Amino acid sequence: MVTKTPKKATKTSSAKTTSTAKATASKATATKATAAKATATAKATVPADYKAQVASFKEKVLNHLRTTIGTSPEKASKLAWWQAVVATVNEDIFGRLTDTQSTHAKNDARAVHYLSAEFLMGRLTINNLTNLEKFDIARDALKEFGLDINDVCEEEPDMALGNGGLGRLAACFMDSLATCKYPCVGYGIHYENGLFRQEIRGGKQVERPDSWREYGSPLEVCRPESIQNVPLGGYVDTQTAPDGTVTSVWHPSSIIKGVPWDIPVVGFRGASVAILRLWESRSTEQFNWDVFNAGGYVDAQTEKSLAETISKVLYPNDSTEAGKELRLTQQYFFCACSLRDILRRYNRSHHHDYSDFAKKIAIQLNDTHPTIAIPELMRLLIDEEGLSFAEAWKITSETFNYTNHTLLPEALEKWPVYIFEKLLPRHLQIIYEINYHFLNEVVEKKWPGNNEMKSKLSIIEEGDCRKVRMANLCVVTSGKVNGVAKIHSKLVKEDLFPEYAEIWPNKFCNVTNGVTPRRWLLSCNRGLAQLYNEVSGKDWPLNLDLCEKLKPYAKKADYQKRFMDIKRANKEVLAKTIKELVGVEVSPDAMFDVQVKRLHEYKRQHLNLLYIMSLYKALLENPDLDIPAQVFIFGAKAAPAYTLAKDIIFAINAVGAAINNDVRIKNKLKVVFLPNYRVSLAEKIIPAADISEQISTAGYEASGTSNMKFAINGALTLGTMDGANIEIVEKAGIENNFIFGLSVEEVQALKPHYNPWDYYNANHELKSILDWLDTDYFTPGQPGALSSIKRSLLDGGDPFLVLADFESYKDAHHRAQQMFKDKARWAEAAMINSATMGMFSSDRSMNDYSRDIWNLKSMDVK
Ligand code: 26Q
Repeated sequence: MVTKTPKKATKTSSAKTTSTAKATASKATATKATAAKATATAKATVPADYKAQVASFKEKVLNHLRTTIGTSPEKASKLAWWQAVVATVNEDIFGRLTDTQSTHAKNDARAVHYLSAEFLMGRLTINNLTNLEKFDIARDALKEFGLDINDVCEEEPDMALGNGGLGRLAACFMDSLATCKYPCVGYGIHYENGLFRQEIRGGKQVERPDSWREYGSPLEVCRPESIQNVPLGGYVDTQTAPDGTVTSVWHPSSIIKGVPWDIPVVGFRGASVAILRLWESRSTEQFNWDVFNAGGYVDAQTEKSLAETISKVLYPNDSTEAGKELRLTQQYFFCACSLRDILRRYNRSHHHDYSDFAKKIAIQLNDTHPTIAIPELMRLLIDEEGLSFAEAWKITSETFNYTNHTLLPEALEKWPVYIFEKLLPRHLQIIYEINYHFLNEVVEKKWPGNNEMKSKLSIIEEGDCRKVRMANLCVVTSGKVNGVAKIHSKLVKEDLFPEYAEIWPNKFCNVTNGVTPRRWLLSCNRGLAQLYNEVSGKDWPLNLDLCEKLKPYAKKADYQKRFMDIKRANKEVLAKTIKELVGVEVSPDAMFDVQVKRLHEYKRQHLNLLYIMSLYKALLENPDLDIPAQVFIFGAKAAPAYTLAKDIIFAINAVGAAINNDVRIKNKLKVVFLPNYRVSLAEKIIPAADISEQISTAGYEASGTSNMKFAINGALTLGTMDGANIEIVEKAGIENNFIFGLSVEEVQALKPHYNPWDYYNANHELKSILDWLDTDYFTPGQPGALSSIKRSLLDGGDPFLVLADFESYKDAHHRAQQMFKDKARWAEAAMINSATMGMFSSDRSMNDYSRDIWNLKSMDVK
């Protein structure tokens, strides 16, 4: 069933983020015969029962308000209204969920199990309404109560159970799996506290806890019937029988309870409903009497309180933190719960006959974070199900696949062996055994007698502190290992794991990342979505390639105006948000230049800052400089212990304050840092961007995914040839974007003998900007407050080649400014970018995984 958008509803939209867009857009439409025809068609397809649907939705909300929430329309808070809306939408979702699950069970469907320590879901209500094509109905129903749907849904806290790209990717994948009807379960951790809430005080980041479900969330259901018990700690008793067979019995010191919470994820048009199952840890009163009697009472008590801590908080780093015991416990906890859940479901129809296990179950490891699932499956099959090591290994190695998301050496997880001995002694034995077979059968056969090769490829790193190399365990076990963009996958194969690729050349593959067009276009940019409805038909959210139909119009003045009017309206909305959040007045006519992502040296927010300083300096020297007015917008969280990253945030705020208050430069330049960047803020920022800053040092950003969201929404990429930027400009044309900087090969060639001082000494402007950081110009009375940035770029050796790319970056900005002055040319480039992003739909990613890695078929739900 398809719900068509009624003309009236569109025109009278009270949606905060789109009303102006639509008003402006419909003005443009009226003047154009073709577009007017399209609108007429849209009007003609309004279902006759639309009014009845609004009335029915209204009645349901009212009913839930009274009988589910226990309040009345007179007394209800916004929160209560939101809860009533969720209860109403849940009626639809849970019915479809039951249908999906019984269809899969009846057909004993092969399914993928996506294991991820992070799922950055953001808000779900508007997304669910959008996917059920009930947004307009809900909006009009709430309007009749005098409520604005966007206001009401602002009550929903973001579900921020992830750090950044990797977590958000998992969320987009869930949306696509449901939409493409692939049987699946997402497994993760039910963190009590998601990623910290960022406040900015005196220009500095302050971290505050994020309690997203303090009073419970109506978007999840607890499933006590599927609770799992997970063992931890203790010791292994190894016995050799007279016939020589060795048995190992693990005597764990404590048992932790895993409580599952299910979050249904509804696909577009309700195609199917995927389940995200997140595990919460609780303590049990159970601890092992062996350990207790042997004097381990205190240990058992410590582990009891640990149980309550496991799912308390998400680690706020997006690169590995050295060997924290709690982090490994988190990883093991959710993997062990998930595997038990998978085995329980499998055995309902297979009764402990494991011969079909790998035929029915695919498991995807989202980075190395869930690697411990590998020895855990081995252990369950050997110790609890009685299979031999060889049998268990065959099944395990046919079940797992691994996605790599980073080449940064410090981000490749390695766990000290002593931590394993303490927490997971039996798993360590199994890892040793896997390693033994790998080194003596595989490596020895390929490179006989080559001990150097053995130590290089070993799962165990030798040294003062022996370590388990999780990525090596993943590669040895997995059927497929994939990177997340073409260039990244090439580097994974050729630079990170070249010897493994010699052994198993076909193991390595690429699946370029994608983003869900439902959230990142249909729902966050209703103005542009309406334009696509008219030129591409209403199926573009299911087939983003249909957006190509806009391309022939990219040179047409009327369509350019329509497109840029939509952008302008989105910029007005963002300008208002900026004013509310940080009190800075910005003009929607200025060029909005945006860099939003985690703060990292390799992402080079400081390169952007140095450029802004150079622009400011040029404007001070000549306030009438012929450049368009520009607003530089930042959003970024820094890992709490990452000092330089925090210094960069402080510097952006300090430089921004000086610039924003300097009347001499006549409002030509503004710099805003929006606090607490998160999914719901991204949904407001991205549709309003003119320029998308994607400026990582080439070779360091595995893919990037905001680059795709920006381009879909008509921003031009100002970026390096890194990650998915390469594939984006391949589609949208290098002439429609601003590419700069060293290539991967050039970075690799320069790095060994790079000396940042050469650039400092040779480039007068660069020198003066860096020296400016040492003064108290931006931090009155506090000279040196910004010096750490300069120091890292000179004494620190500038590890990410900021100074080397500075001139080229400046030139890219210059080209962008020139193009921005030519409104028609800019509109054309923006439209081509948006229209050519079809391949960056996460539906395409899921189809690639299903075909090349999971061998998975989609299944219609009855
Ligand atoms: C590991 C151990 C201990 C504590 C934290 C972590 C940890 C947590 C999160 C390590 C890494 C992450 C997240 C990494 C991440 O987001 N990577 C990004 O993944 C995106 C999706 O593939 C890519 O687009 C980005 O290029 C990549 O940086």
